[in-house]
Amino acid sequence: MTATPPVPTRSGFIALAGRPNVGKSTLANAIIGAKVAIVSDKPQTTRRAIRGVATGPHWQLVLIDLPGVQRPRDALTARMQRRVERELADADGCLFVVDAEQGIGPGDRFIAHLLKGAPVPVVAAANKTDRADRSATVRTLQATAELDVADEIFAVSARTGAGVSSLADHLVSLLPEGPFHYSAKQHSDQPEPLLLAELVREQILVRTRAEIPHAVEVEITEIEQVGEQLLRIEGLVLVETESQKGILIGAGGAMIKAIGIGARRAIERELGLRVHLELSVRVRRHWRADERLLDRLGIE
Ligand SMILES: Nc1nc2c(ncn2[C@@H]2O[C@H](COP(=O)(O)OP(=O)(O)OP(=O)(O)O)[C@@H](O)[C@H]2O)c(=O)[nH]1
Ligand SMILES: [Mg+2]
Repeated sequence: MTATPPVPTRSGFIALAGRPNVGKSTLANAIIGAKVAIVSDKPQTTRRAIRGVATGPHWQLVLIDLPGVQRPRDALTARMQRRVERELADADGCLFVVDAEQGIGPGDRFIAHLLKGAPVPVVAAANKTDRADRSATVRTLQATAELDVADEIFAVSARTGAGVSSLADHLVSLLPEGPFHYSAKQHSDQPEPLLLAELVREQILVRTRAEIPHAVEVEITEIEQVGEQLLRIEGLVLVETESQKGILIGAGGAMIKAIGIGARRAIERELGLRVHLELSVRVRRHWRADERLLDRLGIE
């Protein structure tokens, strides 16, 4: 009797590149099939490199969701940009995401130029096809092809899921043979306090605008199990000025209350536990330029 040789496993890292707001995180969540990264309509939502993991019978695809490529303005955005370049250099492939409705602009061309030097295969995805009419999508696919960086181009909607599974199959086909890096049950490499902080920040992003989304960071300072089914969580919302603090607290505390309720529900949904969440808002001037604080917040 001859034993069938074991099927070799494929495993590797695909980094997502693209302008802020094109839907990289939404697409990463759709491919992974779990919420690994928060999403908002404000640019520069993603601040850290987040690894999302999808595992099949003989393959493991690790997607590295990255901040949108942009021109650095301060220590925070400089760190984000350096991280993007490092991750691209180390990945097995790159998924370049563009916006099907908006088409190709200077920001996309800048990234395409960056990717031309990358020693890895590049796949492009024109996202948000649910919002673009057919001719806009065709124009974007054409303009993406003319950038001459991607071997394959897919039209997808991260929101409806259209085209996402063929894109995912193709990404898997690019992975080198090798052992899994994560357990098959794991969806993300984020430590729990960071995941919870991000869920709080997501609630702030949906409720604020102008400079506030960029000026806010969240730190979880305590997680305590109280009995079997209840978790008590304390979080600190950092802002840069007293006036931002006033806006986040809101009239009679209405804003911070709404943020707290939204975040508690999101956390309960993720953890499947009841949660008691206490948030306080603190002014920390120029936190975005504070290298030691950025280290502590895990933005590197
Ligand atoms: N209609 C539609 N909206 C989408 C789609 N994908 C993402 N969006 C929306 O686009 C906005 C930006 O999505 P994100 O996933 O946060 O974008 P991102 O590229 O990760 O942005 P940064 O982290 O800031 O670089 C959000 O409001 C999403 O809901 C899509 O396929 N269709
Ligand atoms: Mg993002």
